[in-house]
Amino acid sequence: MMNQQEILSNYFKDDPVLDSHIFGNGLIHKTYILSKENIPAFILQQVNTNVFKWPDAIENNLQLLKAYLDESNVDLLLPLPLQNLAGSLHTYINNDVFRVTKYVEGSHAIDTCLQPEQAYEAAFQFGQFTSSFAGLDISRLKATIPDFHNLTFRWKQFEQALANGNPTRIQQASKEINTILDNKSIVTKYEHICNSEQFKQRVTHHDTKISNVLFDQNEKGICVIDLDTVMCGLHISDLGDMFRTYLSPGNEEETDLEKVFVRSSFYAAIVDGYLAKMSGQLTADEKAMIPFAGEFLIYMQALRFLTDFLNDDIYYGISYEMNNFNRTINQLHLLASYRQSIK
Ligand code: GN1
Ligand code: MG
Repeated sequence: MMNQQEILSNYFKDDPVLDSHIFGNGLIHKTYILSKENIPAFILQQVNTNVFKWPDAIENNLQLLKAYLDESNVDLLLPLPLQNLAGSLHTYINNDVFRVTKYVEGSHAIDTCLQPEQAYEAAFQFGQFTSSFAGLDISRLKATIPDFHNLTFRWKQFEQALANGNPTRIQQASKEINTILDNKSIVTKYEHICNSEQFKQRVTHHDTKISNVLFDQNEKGICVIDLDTVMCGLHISDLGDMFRTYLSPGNEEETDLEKVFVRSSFYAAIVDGYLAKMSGQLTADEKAMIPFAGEFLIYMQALRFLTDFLNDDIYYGISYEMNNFNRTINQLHLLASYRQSIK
């Protein structure tokens, strides 16, 4: 059980009197908003150490970002956790890990991308995030989830699930398994990218869903949040997950596949917003591979949902028995729509 007073005593010498309420609908961490006289002041989070088994890696990376912003003249708003009285961004109490972040005044988040302008704003923010850290020595960043967007590794996990997974479910999903196998060229193309010097590792967010951007009252982007998966990565990761999650009006939970399709004007908005900040940094080969980003990420997500289905749902939270199976069908449908619309 969380003791708010004990946590806050690690940050403030005198006891601030704050009300606390559960905040947001995140599935990974426990999040609370701390207010004073109904004015939001701080966000308090308990880190989920089942998903993030190495919170020290998050601490390491966020300290590097903080030092870089403090020392350089880069102008970027980034809501990093506050330093506690010992100078750490995370506070350990017994085996639990907590952090406190200042609430960004006048901000709100959205759950669904309804307008191309929102897609542009979000992509601009993620492009600005990566480009702001162009001067950071990325060899000092640690992997907070090793092999997170490594498609070769995800493919191996899929093969293991085919060998050792639930036999009934392997039968049930034979069509989807075959679609994944038929599209293995996406893995091969990804591996070419990894082996080419024209594709650079950069400071990458790795969770570019629209709810990880804060907007102001005029619907302008303010900053990105949720920095746990910030680590080295490729541009196709951040662009790809924007394509995967902003292009279709129906999201990955949608079972009416007529609502799952690609809106081309949103695609153009994402590319424009991202390139507004990243154009000068991407190589010609990287720019040429922007359309592939969507195939890469949508395919990887279909593969991860299917793997989890075959493994009896050990990773993703589910609301009903066939949830991961339906998510797989949804993402494969999105992949087909993407391939038809985006060349
Ligand atoms: C997980 O729950 P959320 O949105 O933070 C997953 C992402 C997937 C997403 C699919 C740490 O993210 O990679 O894209 O589910 N994050 C982790 O809904 O595995
Ligand atoms: Mg997240």
